[in-house]
Amino acid sequence: MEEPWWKSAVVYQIYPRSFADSDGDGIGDLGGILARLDHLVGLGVDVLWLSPVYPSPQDDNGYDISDYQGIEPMFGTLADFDRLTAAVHERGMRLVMDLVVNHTSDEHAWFRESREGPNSAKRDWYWWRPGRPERGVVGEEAAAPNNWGSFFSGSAWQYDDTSGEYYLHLFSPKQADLNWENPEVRQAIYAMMRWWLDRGVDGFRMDVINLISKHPDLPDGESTGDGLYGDGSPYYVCGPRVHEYLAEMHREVFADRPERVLTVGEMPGVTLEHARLFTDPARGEVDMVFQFEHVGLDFGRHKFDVRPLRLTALKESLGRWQTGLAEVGWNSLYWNNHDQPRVVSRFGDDGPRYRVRSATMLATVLHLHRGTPYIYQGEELGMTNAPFASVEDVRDIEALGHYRQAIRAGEDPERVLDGLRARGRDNARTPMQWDTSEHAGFTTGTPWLPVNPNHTTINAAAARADPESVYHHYRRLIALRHSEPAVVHGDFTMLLADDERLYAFTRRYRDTTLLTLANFTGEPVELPAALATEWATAPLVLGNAGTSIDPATLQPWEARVQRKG
Ligand code: TEU
Repeated sequence: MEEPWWKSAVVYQIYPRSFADSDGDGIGDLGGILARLDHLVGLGVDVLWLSPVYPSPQDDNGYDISDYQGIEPMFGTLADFDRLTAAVHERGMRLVMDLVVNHTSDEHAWFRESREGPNSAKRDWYWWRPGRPERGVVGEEAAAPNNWGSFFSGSAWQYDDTSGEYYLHLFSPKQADLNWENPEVRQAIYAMMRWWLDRGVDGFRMDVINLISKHPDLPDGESTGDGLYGDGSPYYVCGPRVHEYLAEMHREVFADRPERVLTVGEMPGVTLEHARLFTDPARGEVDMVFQFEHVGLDFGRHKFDVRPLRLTALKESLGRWQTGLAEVGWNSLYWNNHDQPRVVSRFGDDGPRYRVRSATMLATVLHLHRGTPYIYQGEELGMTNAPFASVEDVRDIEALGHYRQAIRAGEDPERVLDGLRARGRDNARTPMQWDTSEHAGFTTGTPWLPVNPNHTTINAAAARADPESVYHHYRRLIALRHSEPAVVHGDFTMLLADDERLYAFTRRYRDTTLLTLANFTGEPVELPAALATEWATAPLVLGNAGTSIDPATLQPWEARVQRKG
């Protein structure tokens, strides 16, 4: 049976607000993406994933949708969208949309109708519940229907004066959770998805899709460390009917489609066991998932409590997912997206001496794993975290929610701000750095979020002009995936699992074996003698430290791929 196209594809994620602005309003748009398509063609990527561009009050930058079948005016029109889709297809690429159906905006017509009152025909399209007067004053958090906390801090329930009841929102109060128990809700969503596919879209990245099934009793969760709220996740992460819903969606939306579309489910808290079920082609749910284990290994009490990464922990996690989805299912591979800090600042060295070397090392390690790689805009330039002088510079609802809650709990503002500087999502959202001009060529207006001042040295124009740049290294990695079957299909074997400095593994396919070696430190590291001898004469397929390699030692942040057979 022919392997699905997305197994040898590389996906590029665009965050439209920050990619390219064509009308000078300081916010990126579809016209800007169209104007910059050649950058992506040059890179060699196969698929573009657009973060949400639907009408939205932008409470969570578009992940709060008020109309699923339109385009937010600040991004353009449906005609602009059709032009972009056609241009992407003309260039041999595909276009994947972001599907945000765990929740809608509270300004969506469905929610407006649902909020009208208990007799509304759409009341059961969301999770409405009465308060618990025995717990506190109805209308206040204490009397909320249960003690679940929101992902964005605070209670997961919002009181509504109109009916005197609360509605559930796992994210912000302006993101009301849909009730997937209701078949009308599911059918409305499937119809919307078919509408976009009929318009030429080639697939969906599905936002927090493993949270759509809640335990119908909505029980209280275990009290969390801060004692403020309970952890409801056991009752909504991979809930009781989630596999049933995704199988139904597949039957109703994808199964009879002539062309094979791409589906990737973003799944916070998903386990390997569940991922095998979700991505088993025989079960017809999704093609792959975004799991979060490897982007949570440097968390303390929470994501803003920064701890050092242990390389052995990273290898243990990624290695287990490689092995766990070797026979059934498929992995997605990512370091970055619009919710994660820049990987070169997080796991590499973003200083002038080793930024390029460590960024290309991290890229090599990720892209030689088995699975579909995702590149987040700016990653191919080695863009870094941004300088946030004060909390006034922060825009992200998650970060601001955490800051307020931490300050209320008496934490030191500067320490909390340090956590935001290291982990805040705004780090990923500073405008794309196209050139050295005032706003890095992103806009002729005033950018909604300041451009990183290091755009004077880190930008696409400079990267394209420098054959040793991060940009050209990504081009070579993508070309290798398109030309070397072992990169796509090869069996994965981790080596040196206990080494805290070296990341090493092989990929074996028919007569070909590829060895990937990487130094995760700023110091030279000697290779174990046996490994060095075994691979001493194997030709270098790709490296980031020049073409002449020392068979016995890896330079600081060096990565190399060698081949046998
Ligand atoms: O993210 C889900 C999610 O788990 C992240 O918000 C997570 O809490 C954190 O930011 C990452 O450590 C998705 C979207 O990617 C995100 O942008 C949205 O804010 C969120 O869902 C709600 O739609």
